[in-house]
Amino acid sequence: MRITMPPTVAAAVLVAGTASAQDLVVKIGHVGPTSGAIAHLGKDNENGARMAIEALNAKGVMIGGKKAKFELLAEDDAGDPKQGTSAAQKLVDSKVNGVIGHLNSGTSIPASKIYSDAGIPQISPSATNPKFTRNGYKTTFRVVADDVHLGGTLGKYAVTQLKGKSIAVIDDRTAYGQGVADEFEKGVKGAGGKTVAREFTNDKATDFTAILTSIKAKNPDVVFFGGMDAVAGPMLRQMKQLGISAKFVGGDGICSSELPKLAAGTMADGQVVCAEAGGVEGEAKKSMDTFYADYKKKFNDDVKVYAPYVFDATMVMADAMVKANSADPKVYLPVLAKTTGYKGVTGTISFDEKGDIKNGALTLYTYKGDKRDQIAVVR
Ligand code: ABU
Repeated sequence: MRITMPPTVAAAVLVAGTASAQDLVVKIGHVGPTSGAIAHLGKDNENGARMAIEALNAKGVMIGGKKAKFELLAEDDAGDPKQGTSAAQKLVDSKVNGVIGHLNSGTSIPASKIYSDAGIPQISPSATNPKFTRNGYKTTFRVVADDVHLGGTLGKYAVTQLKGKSIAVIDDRTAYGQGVADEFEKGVKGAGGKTVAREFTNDKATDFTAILTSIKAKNPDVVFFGGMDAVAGPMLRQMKQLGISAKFVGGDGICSSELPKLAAGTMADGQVVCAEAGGVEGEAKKSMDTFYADYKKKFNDDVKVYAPYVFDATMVMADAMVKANSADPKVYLPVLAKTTGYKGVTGTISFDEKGDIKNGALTLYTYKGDKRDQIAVVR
């Protein structure tokens, strides 16, 4: 049996009550930063998992001849590597059947060893550092493109499309921020461009006066930031205060619906260019649009970035359980690894031998007013 999203996920009703003796309880762990500076992103991810669990329970999925009752075990890692490994161990001790998460590369990478040692499949909906899937763990998967693709594409775009001649680079020294900035620099150089500054901050910083003043002296026409929207917003505000009107480019970590609010109205139309690490266009976009509308209806809020990827990651995991006719990680893991052509709301998901999505897409966005405005889907 193949699981597909019901036409209107928001209409799905959670199967109420406790599991009956005939039910098979399937525990899905979810981990993201639901506290701290990027709690809005962590909650968005968790909401995506909730929508998937509700859709699965509403559908009435059968596994091993029993009605599966999916349960969500949601953990907060605050985006901190140590809390990430504690949350992972807690889920392993709770004997989850699989894990969706973590959100950050800096938490997903150390946690991946814990899940691997326990033989529990883990699908990250958003960790983009290439190292995540390069440790040789059979249990590690992701449904988004990686930083090589993101940073490289944005570096080339900055030179060839934005016509950047003098490009400054800042990162937040996290596994994601530093990695994507390094790949961006390679992309700039590969396209024949030049970087004039490389500065760094951290993922909790709020004052960027020193690095922006130093960068201003180099008169950049493009500033790239490797990091998350919670830092990018105040950075954009301070750029404006210092009179830096350069284009501002970043990866998926800044590419949220929340960025205009975090930048407090200081972003000029078209000033920011960012890339989501996935995307769909044409006919395939309809399911993504439906997901966005259903999410809004259910949570009275906009999708931030990753909720649809969490939804798909959860559905892909459940689909493998159905095909394997078992929620036992040992039994369904080889089926999950062979996932090919799964049609999700974020596009078609097939895994390569490392657990990475094959032929991953990127969606380039800018902002007009306080809304994201799609530029193009690229592969
Ligand atoms: N991909 C951006 C945010 C998550 C991460 O990789 O840390």
